[in-house]
Amino acid sequence: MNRTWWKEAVIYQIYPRSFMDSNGDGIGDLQGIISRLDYLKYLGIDVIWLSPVYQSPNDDNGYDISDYQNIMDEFGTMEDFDELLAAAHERGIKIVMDLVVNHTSDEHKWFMESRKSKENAYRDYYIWREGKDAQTPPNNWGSCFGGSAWQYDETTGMYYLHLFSKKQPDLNWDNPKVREEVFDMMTWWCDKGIDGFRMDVISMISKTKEMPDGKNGDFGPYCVHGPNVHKYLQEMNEKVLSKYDIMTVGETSGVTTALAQQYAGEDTHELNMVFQFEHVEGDGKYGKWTDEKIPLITLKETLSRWQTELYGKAWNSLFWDNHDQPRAVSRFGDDRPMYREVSAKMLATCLHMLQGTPYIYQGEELGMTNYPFQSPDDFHDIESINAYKEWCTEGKLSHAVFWPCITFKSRDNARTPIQWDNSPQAGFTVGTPWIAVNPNYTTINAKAETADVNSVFHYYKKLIALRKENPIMVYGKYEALMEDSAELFVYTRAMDNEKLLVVCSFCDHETNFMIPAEFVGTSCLISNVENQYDKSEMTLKPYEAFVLHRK
Ligand code: TEU
Ligand code: CA
Repeated sequence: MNRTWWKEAVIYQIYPRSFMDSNGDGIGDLQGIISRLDYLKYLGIDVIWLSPVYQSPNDDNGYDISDYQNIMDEFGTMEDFDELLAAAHERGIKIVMDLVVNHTSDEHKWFMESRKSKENAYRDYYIWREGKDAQTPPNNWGSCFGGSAWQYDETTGMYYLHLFSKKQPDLNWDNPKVREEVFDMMTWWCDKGIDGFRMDVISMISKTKEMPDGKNGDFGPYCVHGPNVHKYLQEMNEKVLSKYDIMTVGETSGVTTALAQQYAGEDTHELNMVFQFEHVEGDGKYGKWTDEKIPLITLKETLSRWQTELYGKAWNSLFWDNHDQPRAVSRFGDDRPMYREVSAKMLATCLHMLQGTPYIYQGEELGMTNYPFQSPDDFHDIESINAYKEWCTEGKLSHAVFWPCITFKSRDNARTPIQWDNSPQAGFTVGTPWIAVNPNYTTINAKAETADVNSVFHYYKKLIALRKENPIMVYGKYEALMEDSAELFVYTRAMDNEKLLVVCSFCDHETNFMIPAEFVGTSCLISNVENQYDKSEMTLKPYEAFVLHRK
């Protein structure tokens, strides 16, 4: 297996709107990020993945881009960006940009031209179709954010495709001019010195020519991993990526381990790694919405399969949460005050000891929790707003049934401001934040945690440092133990004559455990509670995690 810097790196995802506000308008910005770089340096991360900072009307918080080569006014200017890049590089931190090129904003100049007439030079930059008749879209596909995936446009009497909101029209990647424009834009950013791209829904860029109705309106078979996706990624690799020492990660929802070997194979010349969702999906009761945890056995089966089937062949990302997911500790751990810290550390251990490149979503290193929503008016996210309307207002479910589900999984959970300290608005802004601060900032905040060596923050710092000292964490071969346990996640990593034993308890009570003979008396690399590991028989504390190292 090739050794590369991006396999050894730890990535930190910044959602700029909620990270740090420097000018009091309540919206995080680039100068705010610059002011917190020393915090990230202290944590020890190697790479920042910056969620979109480009010009955008913010229908989907920057994932609807109206100009790829300018910075969103609310976030600052291109000078601020250049300053951020230089300041990060000075600290040895790389910056990976979010590349959102499955779609643009409907306010992008290409789309504004495209919709003008059927003859417009930009018409074929997007996907236009005639409706079945004046009132009926071309097919039954539903958009990811609810409603039809087709929007009727009066000027030319045709429909355009939008797999996300109607303000996010899909680009037509079959048009060579579109590919050329995108590749030129990417080259422009690479020449500026950025260190890579996280590619938004990159698995959806190629659609089938025929667009039949989908089962229950599902566009998946026609738009996800479509006919030319690998061809286009290889072309992108040849024309752009291969010319720079950058890292690329493809958001590829719905990818299988077999397909991942093509997207992110050691020698397939597409992307460096996939970012796949199988371990955080499939739990929905109503669409994606649920108030239940994924059973540990299911979670382990999924994660183990990805570990085993990619070993030596392809590379994966490791994450519990991001800006589209609820907070890790609330979803996979236990956010009740007495268990929050210990379970957050357990989850961190479990993830960082797996094979793949770990991602920390901003605030996860503090053990930030889901938000206590009081009413649907608290939502800002287009997905939550539309979903509440679709499921409740339109009468499919009662509020009482749906409310616990939408609040458990709303993307807004991850989007509340970073809790920097215990001053008003958690030190995020001196103004009024665009989205409310979680009231638990008085106890959960970066100032308190950086000052306390036993905090979740310091635990993450230690895990990151251990990764630098122990290549086995990156390259060791994975093996699952105790696969039938519904309470413990236990596995080993092996490389040369070294071996790690990773033991994580996912339950809120004590459990008995037998340390395998070969690890009795070996050294403890890290643990989240005080315990003895010198005898085989032992009792694990609630949410205990430890790693033994045999050399
Ligand atoms: O998300 C793509 C994606 O797979 C989402 O539909 C995801 O399933 C959903 O957010 C979960 O509820 C990317 C971005 O990460 C997301 O923020 C954007 O809204 C979306 O693409 C459109 O650009
Ligand atoms: Ca601001």
